Amino acid sequence: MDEKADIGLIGLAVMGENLALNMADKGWRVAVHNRSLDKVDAFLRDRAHNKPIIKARSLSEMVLQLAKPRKILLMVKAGAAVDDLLDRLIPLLGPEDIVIDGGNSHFSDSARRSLRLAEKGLLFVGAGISGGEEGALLGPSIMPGGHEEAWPEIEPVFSSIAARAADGSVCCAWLGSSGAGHFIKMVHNGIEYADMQLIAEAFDILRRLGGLDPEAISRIFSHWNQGDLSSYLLQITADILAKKEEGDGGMLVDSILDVAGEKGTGRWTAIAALDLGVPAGTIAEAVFARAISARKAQRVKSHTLLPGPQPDTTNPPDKAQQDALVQDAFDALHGAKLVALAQGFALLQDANRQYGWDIDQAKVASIWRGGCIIRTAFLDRIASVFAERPELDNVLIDPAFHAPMAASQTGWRRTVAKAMQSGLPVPGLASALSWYDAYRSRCLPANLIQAQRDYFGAHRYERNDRPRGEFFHTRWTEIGHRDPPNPSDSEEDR
Ligand code: NBP
Repeated sequence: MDEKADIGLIGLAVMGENLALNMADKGWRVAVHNRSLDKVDAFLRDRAHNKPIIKARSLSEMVLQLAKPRKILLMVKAGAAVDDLLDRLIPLLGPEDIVIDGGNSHFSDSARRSLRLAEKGLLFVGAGISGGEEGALLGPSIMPGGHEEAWPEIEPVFSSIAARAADGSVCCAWLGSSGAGHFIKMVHNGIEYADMQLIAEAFDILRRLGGLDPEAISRIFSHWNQGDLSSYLLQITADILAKKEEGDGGMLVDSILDVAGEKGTGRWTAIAALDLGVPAGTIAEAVFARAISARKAQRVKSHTLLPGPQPDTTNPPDKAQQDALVQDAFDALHGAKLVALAQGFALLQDANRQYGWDIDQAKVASIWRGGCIIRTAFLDRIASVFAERPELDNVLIDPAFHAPMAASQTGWRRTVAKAMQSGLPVPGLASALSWYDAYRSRCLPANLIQAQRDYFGAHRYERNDRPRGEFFHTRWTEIGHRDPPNPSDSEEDR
């Protein structure tokens, strides 16, 4: 009888193919299947030639090819495709077999699928995988969560293919029950949206306020990437800005339409933050920034209609002014990037408390240090802080971040003020700064909001001079007065 395969993989698009090759290179025997079988044939003929990768013509054939307990990794489009496959796989599997969804599924779908498989005595793992095509082949960051009994079975395979951080530690760890893995991957992507937006704004400032060309900005970003701001996204941005068009020698970035796409995970992060009441405005602003970019025709029209300043690109600053602007932009990116990371971790902290997942934030920071798109030098410090203080509400409270936040202040504020005065949109940098100022404000004008709510809806308010939980109502006018509702009533505005 043929040797059994160690793992099955379904879905041979960019991620699936590269993960299968990565596993085979680590010595695992992989059975592969794809809905369109011609892709399996092409893969085995070409990239998988002479590797320990075998073809499964059908799901039932794959099940026969696998050693028990069977481990099957789904790498298909998130959504209905995963449920379709589960419908067909579940009747073929036996007790303690394991299905791993490695796609970008929504965490609530993973929680639902965990229950569904548990009812059949099967184990389900929702594993976020980050690193794109290259990471899948050379070492991604892997974020598994779900039925923990599956972990000893899949750990050897996952640990062997995952990235290594600079200190050699594996960028894969068991992260919690139910939908925890996919929630963490979703937040990873939310932070990714914010980081990309912040870098794009820094580029815009250097270009349109600093009069610098893409090649000069590429050199600046490469230089920034040597220090505290070092990150994968900054490094690839430096590469992108240095890329010339084939033929005419113009910069490729200038030919790319300014309309950003999205596949939903940033939006889901913003929605999760809204649902849990976590202030994560910089992540949400990054999603909205893509939405406004997509309204290209409206922007072109309003450009000529709506009054306001435009950056003066005809009169670039002198060298000294340019150097000062570059330093300020560095400070702005530095401060805002820390805020975006802090917002993401605060969202994880609140979700963890809400859903009881038992997420270890230090582990999350640690496995994000290699292989994934948001890998950055800051994550070392974040991992150390959470290792010492796992219950911290917000990582910026730790003294490790006071000096960097103090150092960023002045340049960050100057950058945002200058951009706003010049009519240059900086929603990420500005919202991060406002979040920072609100988070360190002893008093906010929310007292007035409570008064307004009480005025029009008898929603009642608490007082500074009375214990929390004691509610008051004022008869603001004589018209339309009614008794205030119980404070636990619906918060819907009336
Ligand atoms: P895609 O997300 O483009 O999905 C294509 C794969 O899904 C193909 O194998 C396709 O089979 C299969 N598929 C579809 Br579509 N509907 C199916 C169905 N009803 N039943 C069975 N198979 C079905 O692939 P990808 O870009 O490799 O991503 C795979 C997963 O990993 C996704 O969830 C994605 O969000 C996630 N992810 C992607 C990246 C990335 O950089 N691309 C990074 C991290 C995570 P076919 O060949 O027969 O059409």
